[in-house]
Amino acid sequence: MNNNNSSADTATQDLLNVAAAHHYETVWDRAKQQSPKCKIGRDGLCCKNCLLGPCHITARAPRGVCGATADTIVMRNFVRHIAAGTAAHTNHSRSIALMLEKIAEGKTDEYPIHDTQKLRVVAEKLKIPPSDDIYLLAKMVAEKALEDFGSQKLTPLNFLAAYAPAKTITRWRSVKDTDMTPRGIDREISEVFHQTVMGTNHDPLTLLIQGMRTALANGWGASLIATELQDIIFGTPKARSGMTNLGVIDPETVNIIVHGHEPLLADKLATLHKNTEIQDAARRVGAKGLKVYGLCCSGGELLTRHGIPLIGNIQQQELAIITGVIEAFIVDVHCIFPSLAYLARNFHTQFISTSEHAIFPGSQHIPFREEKASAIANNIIQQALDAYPKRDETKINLTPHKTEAIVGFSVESLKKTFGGSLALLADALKTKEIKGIVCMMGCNSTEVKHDAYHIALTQALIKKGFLIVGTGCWGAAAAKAGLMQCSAAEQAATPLKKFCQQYQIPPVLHLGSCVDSSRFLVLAAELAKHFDCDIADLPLFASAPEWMSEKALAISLYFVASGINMHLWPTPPISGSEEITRLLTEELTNIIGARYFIEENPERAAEIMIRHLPALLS
Ligand code: SF4
Ligand code: MSK
Repeated sequence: MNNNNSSADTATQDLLNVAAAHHYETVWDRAKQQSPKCKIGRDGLCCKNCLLGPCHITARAPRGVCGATADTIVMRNFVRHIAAGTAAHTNHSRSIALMLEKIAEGKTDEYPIHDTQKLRVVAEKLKIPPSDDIYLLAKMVAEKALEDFGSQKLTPLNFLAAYAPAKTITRWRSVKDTDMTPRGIDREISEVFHQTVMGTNHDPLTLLIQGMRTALANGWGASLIATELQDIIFGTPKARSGMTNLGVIDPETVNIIVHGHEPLLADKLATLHKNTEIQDAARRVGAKGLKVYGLCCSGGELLTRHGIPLIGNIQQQELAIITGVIEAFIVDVHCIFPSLAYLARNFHTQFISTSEHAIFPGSQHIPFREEKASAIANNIIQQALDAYPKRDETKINLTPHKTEAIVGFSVESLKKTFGGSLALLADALKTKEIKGIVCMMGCNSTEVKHDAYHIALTQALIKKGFLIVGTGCWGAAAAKAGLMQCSAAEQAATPLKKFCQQYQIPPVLHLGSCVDSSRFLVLAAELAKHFDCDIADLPLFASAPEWMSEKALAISLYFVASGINMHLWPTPPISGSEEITRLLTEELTNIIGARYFIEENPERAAEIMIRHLPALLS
């Protein structure tokens, strides 16, 4: 069987051919089994919010048992997705804030504070008085962050007030006569579930406003806190080169993959595995050494902070096991296929879950505790060493495909690239040397050929002169396709090409993991402050061309609510209501200054971005 039509990525095609030959089930197989999809659910017209239902809205039955219309049901479902995505980022973020508090209080010596400079900058933004005591500063930053999760006050989140531009905050203050500024992050999530409980709010517009408030609590609260505090603890990414794709896996070493989102254990494994005793132990079991690799967003974190190779994006997770040379596959939270536990049984691979929030039937569970991070990491390494001699040579399936990428473009490293500030980037936007900046993000979807839309749209956009930044699984797709190399500037419009050559950067810049989509908000905020305008007035766009996760949908809505037009493909489950589709894709501009664009074709999506890019006022 030829799998060229399943993925744009040659390494993936190679391993899919192996999977087909050996009958290893993958996400592609299960997607076929689930096809055709239930149209009522796909259109957002299924309501299960009470046991009078499930109610399916059809021409024969235009209202649910309670009388709820298609418009209400579609919007309720939509904002529940936003709340779920926000909850995921919130728990991730909270664990990082609690970790910083523990470090500051001296309750763990497992993690030093890597970036004291960033700690001081964040503290200053939060209006914390300066101090030479970095642990005191860390404690106060952690307190400000933790306050934002549980605050019941009707005042803006600490981090939002510290980072968002004044004109954007003013816009949020009066949305259809409502103050849309988020209050406590947990409170906004809870408010969505309250309003969508059977018999509560049935008005699509106020439901959407609560959805946007929750999304803003995600972007300018949870995700921003996670990014900033992770930078403080683990170090702010700097531009560096690294390797990507399944071809990086070394068949001669003991191999550990980390997959998920929370960087605490992943970072510990990344530092610890380099120890001489561990490398010696690997040689004693007959390997040349021991290596750690990352996958998905944990992979993005390790690549940008440590230069650890990135295996790939979400849809490649099963293929990594099918190589037959992975001794331990370590997971924490989000975007982890439960199928891994069953697939791993065909191999010697130890599939180990580590988060109390994410248990996988069939996995070995080693609960992660920050204060015992080194001991837990050593235990995992020992399991990998023990598994190595059990490798089955007849089950090894390698692919040669790997690609180099330049990554690590935090806002701080961008400023360094441009001589210490964003002024040169702002000038390039003003003179139209750069047409605009597009933030690409999101997942892989079985509704789209793997990586194909990510790559085609990114290429179409640099040809039109857009500078591209982005995160998550898009980042892996672009890196694997060679778009994060300086030579990719050859594919760009001439002014963008010259700009990239002048500063020796690729035209496509990796901002980090999904939560690091908040870096685009920080970039937008700094540009808005530079031009003294609202974010909605900047030549910015965002796109998630292969999205599938509720987290990606939540990110998309925090971009829109911040004033950034957003392209999505596939269509979210809103097609069941013409009114909601019109609200999100047309009328929203008049309400919040930005809207959604749904487009299947990459060339047309790029055209849309050109046509609907706000022009900078001179
Ligand atoms: Fe049906 Fe209304 Fe219950 Fe939803 S809330 S399941 S539409 S009765
Ligand atoms: S991992 S949310 S599949 S981008 Fe952050 Fe990828 Fe989407 Fe998960």
